[in-house]
Amino acid sequence: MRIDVLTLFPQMFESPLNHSILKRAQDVGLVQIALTDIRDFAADSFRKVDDKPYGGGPGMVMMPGPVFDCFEHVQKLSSEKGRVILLTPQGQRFDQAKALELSAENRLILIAGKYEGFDERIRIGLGAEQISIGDYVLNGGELAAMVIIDAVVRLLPGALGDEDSPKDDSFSDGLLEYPQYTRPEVFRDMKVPDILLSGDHAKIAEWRKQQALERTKKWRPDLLKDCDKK
Ligand code: 6GU
Repeated sequence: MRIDVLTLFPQMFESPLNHSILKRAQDVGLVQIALTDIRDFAADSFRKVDDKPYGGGPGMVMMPGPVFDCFEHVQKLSSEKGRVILLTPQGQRFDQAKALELSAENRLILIAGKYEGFDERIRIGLGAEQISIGDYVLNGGELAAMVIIDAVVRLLPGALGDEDSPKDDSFSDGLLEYPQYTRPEVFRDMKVPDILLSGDHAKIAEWRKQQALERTKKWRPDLLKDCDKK
């Protein structure tokens, strides 16, 4: 997979992309992630990329010119057309199903904006879909882009040490994950449930399913409602 990110703050990505699973996935060639600075495509010597909104109002809006020029440059970096995604709180809410869907693509082109938003002609002209990572406002799309990259890349076959592990994650079956324990067997008077020490794999699987269902009912009943709708 190739992921391109168009951003005004490419340096923000350095640390998250250079640690742990994301770093290894790039090192072994599962994913190639390229950052391009939108400001390099500004038309003037002040490197201006935003301007006041027509009609008045507070804040600044991303100008279409630099974003279009940057996008056209980036698109030519690979023969894959790519799925174009604008990061904005107005977007469709990102979830595990969307992460799985995006992990099947050959190329993603993520566009992160700062300031109060994008000139509407960016969305229309680029034919971009819009994604939000939740119902709150961030200062820009950068952190959202990193969240999406992290969630998508860990689903690429081979990204995790153990091929089975993403299947057991919370949300992958619409439920929260069952409780996990490791050594020691007793910690500050809290004991690991006997069933996990029993060696009876069928009983353990049944217990885990039950636990996952119970904690989803208790902590995230909204997820069960979503299940009914499906
Ligand atoms: Cl993608 N961008 C911004 N600025 N805020 C957000 C978001 C994105 N998703 C949730 N809040």
